[in-house]
Amino acid sequence: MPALATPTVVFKSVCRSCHGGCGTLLHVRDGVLVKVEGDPQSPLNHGRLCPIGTVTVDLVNHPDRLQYPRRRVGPRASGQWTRISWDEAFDEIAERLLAIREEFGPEAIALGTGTGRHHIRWVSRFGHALGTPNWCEPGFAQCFHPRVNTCILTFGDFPVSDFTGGTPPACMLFWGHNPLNSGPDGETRFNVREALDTNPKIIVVDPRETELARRADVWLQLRPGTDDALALAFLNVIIGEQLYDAPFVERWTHGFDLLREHVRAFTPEWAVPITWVAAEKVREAARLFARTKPAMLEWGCAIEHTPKCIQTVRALSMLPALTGNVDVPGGWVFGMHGIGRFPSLIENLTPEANAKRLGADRFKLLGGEGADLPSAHIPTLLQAMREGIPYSVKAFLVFGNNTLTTYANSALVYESLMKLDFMVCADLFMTPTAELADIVLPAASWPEIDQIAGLPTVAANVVLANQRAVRIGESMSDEEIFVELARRMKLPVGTESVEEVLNSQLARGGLDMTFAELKEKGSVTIPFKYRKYEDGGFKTPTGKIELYSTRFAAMGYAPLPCYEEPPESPISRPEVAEDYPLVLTTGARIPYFFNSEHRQIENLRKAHRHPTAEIHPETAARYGIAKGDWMWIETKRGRIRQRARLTTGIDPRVIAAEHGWWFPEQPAPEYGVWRSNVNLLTDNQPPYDPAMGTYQLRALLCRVARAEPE
Ligand SMILES: Nc1nc2c(c(=O)[nH]1)N[C@H]1C(S)=C(S)[C@@H](COP(=O)(O)OP(=O)(O)OC[C@H]3O[C@@H](n4cnc5c(=O)[nH]c(N)nc54)[C@H](O)[C@@H]3O)O[C@H]1N2
Ligand SMILES: Nc1nc2c(c(=O)[nH]1)N[C@H]1C(S)=C(S)[C@@H](COP(=O)(O)OP(=O)(O)OC[C@H]3O[C@@H](n4cnc5c(=O)[nH]c(N)nc54)[C@H](O)[C@@H]3O)O[C@H]1N2
Ligand code: SF4
Ligand SMILES: [Mo]
Repeated sequence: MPALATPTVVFKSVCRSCHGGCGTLLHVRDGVLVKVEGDPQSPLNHGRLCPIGTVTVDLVNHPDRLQYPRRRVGPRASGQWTRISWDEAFDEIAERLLAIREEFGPEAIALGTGTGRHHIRWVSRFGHALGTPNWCEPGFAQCFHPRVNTCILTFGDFPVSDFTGGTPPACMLFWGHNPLNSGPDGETRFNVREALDTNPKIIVVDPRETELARRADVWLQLRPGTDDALALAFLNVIIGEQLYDAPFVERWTHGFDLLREHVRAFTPEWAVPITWVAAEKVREAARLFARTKPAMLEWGCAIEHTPKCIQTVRALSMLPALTGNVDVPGGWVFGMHGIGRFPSLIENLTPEANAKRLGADRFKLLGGEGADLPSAHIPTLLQAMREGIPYSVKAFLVFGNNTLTTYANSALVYESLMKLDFMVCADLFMTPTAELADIVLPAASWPEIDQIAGLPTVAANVVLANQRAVRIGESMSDEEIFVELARRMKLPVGTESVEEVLNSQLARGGLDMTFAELKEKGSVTIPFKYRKYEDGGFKTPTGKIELYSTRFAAMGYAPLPCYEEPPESPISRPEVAEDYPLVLTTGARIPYFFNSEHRQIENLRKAHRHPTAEIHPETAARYGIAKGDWMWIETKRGRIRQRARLTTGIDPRVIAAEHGWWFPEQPAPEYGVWRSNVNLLTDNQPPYDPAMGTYQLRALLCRVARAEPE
C-alpha cells in the first residue's frame, strides 16, 4: 500500500518581521513550517509579502537559531557557554534579580527591548510588576513615539493616513519617510503602492533620490537635519499666501494668530542657506500640498533622529491641520482603537518609583507627564550603568534588541554593558550583544507565538491574530518568559497567562470576541469614522488642535515650533567641518534587512551582501574612491568601512551610510561588530531634545577615504 502523505495544516497569522501587519498563511507539515504565503484576504497586503516576509521559512528554521537557554562560563564577552535547562535559567534569573532588588532597589534593574516588537509592552509590564521604572527601547526617544506623544498633546490622538477607507489621497507628502522600503510603520508598503496607483500628486522631502523622489512632482533635496527650517518655511507660505482652510482653522484650531506672527520671518528665502532648497521649489511644494485635497502627510523617523525632533514633528503636524486634512477620508484620520489599552501595570509603581525613572525629570515627553507610555532615557541609563550616576544600574534584561549596533555611540555602549553585574538576553540568534550576557534565552519567532496586532500602530483599525503554528527547539515566547519569571519571583502582579491578557485587551477595545475567536477569523476591520471631533471636540485642554500648545507651555517647552541648527554641522561647528567636511546621514531603510537583523539569511544577504554607503561621483573622484571600493567613513568618534555606491542622487556634500551592520559569519564573540557599524560614528552625548531626550543619528560631520579591500 502506498504511504499516505502527511497532510499540511494551514494557520492564519500575521508577519511580525518588521513592525508587522501583513496577513500570512503558515503551512505546517509534521510540526515543521514548510511554506509561508501572503493571505489574500488581508486588507493590509492582499496576499503579498516583502522580501523579508518571503523568507520566513529560512528565518524560523535557520540552523543558527538559539534552541535552548545557555549560561556563560568564562568571563564576560569570552564567548564560552554551556547549555542549561529552562528551570535552571528561570531560577538563576529570579534569584539574581531578587538579590539586586533587595540590595540596590528595584530601579537598579533595567529592561531593554527592540522596536515595534509584539512583546514591547510586556517588557514594561514586567518592569512595572517588579517595581522598576527603567525600561527602554531605542525607538522611544528616536522613532515614532516622538510623533505619537507630540500628536496626543497637539490633537488629543495620533493621526494616521487613511489607506483603507476607500477614498484615495489626491496628494501625498513623503517627509523623511520611504515607506516603499520601510513599511509597515503605521501603514504597509502595499497600501502605499495601491495609493500611488491612483496617481496622486507626490511631494518628497529627502536628501536622497529614492524611487519616490524620482516619481515626485516636487522633490526637495534638503540638507540632512534641517527639516525644522523647511517646515517653518512651508508654514510661512501656507499662512502668508492664505492657502489654509480658513473656516476649519477658525473653528478648530487654537493659537493661529500667534503662529501666524511667529512664522512671518521664516520665509523660503530665509531657509535657503540652511536647507539648500531653492525658495521657489518650497513655494511650489507648499502650494501643491495646500491646494490638492485630500492630502496625506506620510512622515518618518528621519525627522526624529535629531535633538530638536519634537519641534520638527510639531511644525510638520500643522501642515495637515492648517489645510483641513484631519480626520477626513483620504487624508489623516484618527483610528478606532480596536485594541484596548494594554495593562501595563504602571499603577504598580509608587510615585517615588516613578520619579526615579532615569531622565524623567528632564525629558517629560519621554519619561514624565507628557509620555503616553513613559520610558527611561538611554544615555542616562548607560551612564548609570557605567558611573553609578545618579544611582547604579546593576542588571539589564534585553528582550529583542541588538544594543551594540542600534544605540548611538557603540563604543560607550560596550563600556557601559561591561560594567553590569548581571545581564540577560533573549533573542532568536546569538548577536554581539547577546555575547555580553550572563544568560541567553531562546526567544520564539513570530510563527511560534500567540499575540494580537493592531494596525496601523496606535490607531488599530485592523485587529489581527498571530497564532503559534510551530515551535523550534525549546524556544519560548517573550510573553511566556515574563509570565513564568513573575510567577517564580512571586510578584504580586503580572502573573496572568498570556491568553488572559490578550482577552482582556480585546474586551477593552470593544471587540466582542476572545483571542480564540479572533484566531478563527484571522482579522477584524473596523471602518473609520470621520470628523469625530465634531462630537465633543479634540481631546486637548482647549478642545481644539493646539497650534499653540498649552501643554507644552505648562511643561516649560516652546509652545510654538522653532528652528535650531544641528549641533554638529558646517554652520554650527565650522572648526570641525575643516577636518570633517561632509554631512553624514545614516540608516535609510533597505528592503532586505530589518535594522540589525537578517544578515544570516543567505536568501536576503545575496541581494545585499555588503554594508553600502552612498556618495556623489564628484566627491568620490576627489577622494580617489571608485565604484564598489571599500571606503573609510570617519567622524570625531570613530571610523568604519562600507562599500561605495556612486550616485548622482545625493548632494556632493552628503554621505549616506547604512546602519545595523554586523557579520554573523565572522567569529564570535564580536562577529565583526567594530568594522562597519555606523553607530561607532554617532554620538549619545548632549545636546538632547529638551522634551524627548533625543540624540543625533542623522546630520553629523564626517570625512571619507579609500580603504584597502578586506
Ligand atoms: N545610526 C542609526 N542608528 C539607528 C537608526 C538609524 O537610522 N541610524 N535607527 C534607529 C531606530 S529608528 C530604531 S527603532 C532602532 C532599532 O533598533 P533595535 O530595536 O535594536 O532593532 P533590531 O536590530 O531589529 O534588534 C532587534 C533584535 O531582536 C531580535 N528579535 C527579533 N524578533 C524577536 C523576538 O520576537 N523576541 C526577541 N526576544 N528577540 C527578537 C533580533 O534578532 C535582533 O537581534 O535602531 C536605531 N538606531
Ligand atoms: N525593510 C525594513 N523596514 C523597516 C526597517 C528596516 O530596517 N528595514 N526599520 C523600521 C524602523 S525601526 C523604522 S523607524 C522605519 C523607518 O522608516 P522610514 O521612516 O521610512 O525611515 P528611513 O528609511 O530610515 O528614512 C527615510 C528617508 O529619510 C531620508 N533622510 C535621511 N536623512 C534625512 C533628513 O535629515 N531629513 C529628511 N527629510 N530625510 C532624511 C533617507 O534618505 C530615507 O530615504 O522603518 C521600519 N521598517
Ligand atoms: S512588510 Fe513587514 S510584515 Fe509585511 S511581509 Fe515584510 S516584514 Fe512581514
Ligand atoms: Mo525605528
